[in-house]
Amino acid sequence: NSEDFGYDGVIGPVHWGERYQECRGKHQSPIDINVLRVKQVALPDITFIGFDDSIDDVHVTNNGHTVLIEVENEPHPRVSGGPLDGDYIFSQMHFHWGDNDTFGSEDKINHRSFPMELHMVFFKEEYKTPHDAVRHSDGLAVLAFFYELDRHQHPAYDDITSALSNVTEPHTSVVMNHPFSFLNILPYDLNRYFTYRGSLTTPPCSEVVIWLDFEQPVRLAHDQIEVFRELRSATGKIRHNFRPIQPIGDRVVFYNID
Ligand code: 1SD
Ligand code: ZN
Repeated sequence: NSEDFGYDGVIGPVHWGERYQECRGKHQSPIDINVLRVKQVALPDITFIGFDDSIDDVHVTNNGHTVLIEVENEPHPRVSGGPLDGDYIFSQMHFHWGDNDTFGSEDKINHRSFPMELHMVFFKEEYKTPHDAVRHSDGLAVLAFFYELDRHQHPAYDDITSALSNVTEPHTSVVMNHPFSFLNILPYDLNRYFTYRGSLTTPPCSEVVIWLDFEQPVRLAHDQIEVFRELRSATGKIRHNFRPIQPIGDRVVFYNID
């Protein structure tokens, strides 16, 4: 059941491990990336398929933890290349944010938090479904994008924020009223990214994720981020929904230089 974890108090992140063993694992996410310790590599180009398509049936859902954006019709966008072996198919995207603009991202870079972070979740095609993919250590790839403040509104986010105002209550859903393109909401530079092996940042914290954290943030206006903070869970506003930093342990973070 989806109300059995949260971000505060007795169901907060420090307690997740009591019910979900894997949340106590050694390769958890998020992490604080120390840029001085990354290993520079020249990975193959990433291939983004369907990212500039105009997608019609896009569903926006408040699931009580975050807002999910899902695509109804096939074929779904997909991604391959970079650190990935094989093709990964789009499953859903969602956001993590904080109470105010000084924090809210999950991963950090050189101790720096960003006010919000987007996760585009993909599952390995070979494993057929997102559900089956999480039983394999390379089952998911998550493309993570950071946000930073801009004085101007980002026009491509208007359709998202207007959908959000219709799903403030938990377990509500709407269909977006304009076609949606992935590329429009992403930063310009998709060549520079960090990549490492980690986990889902929510229970059950499965260690099955190849993370790709893009270096260039997306620029959003404060007012656009505020709309996310109006979403509600069963117990009140979702003021923050990021997991604290986890130990990096023996892991190496790679940095792709194009
Ligand atoms: O928090 C999400 C969770 O909602 C679910 O989408 C899961 C993938 O099945 O991924 C985590 S996260 O690690 O992308 N934050
Ligand atoms: Zn996430």
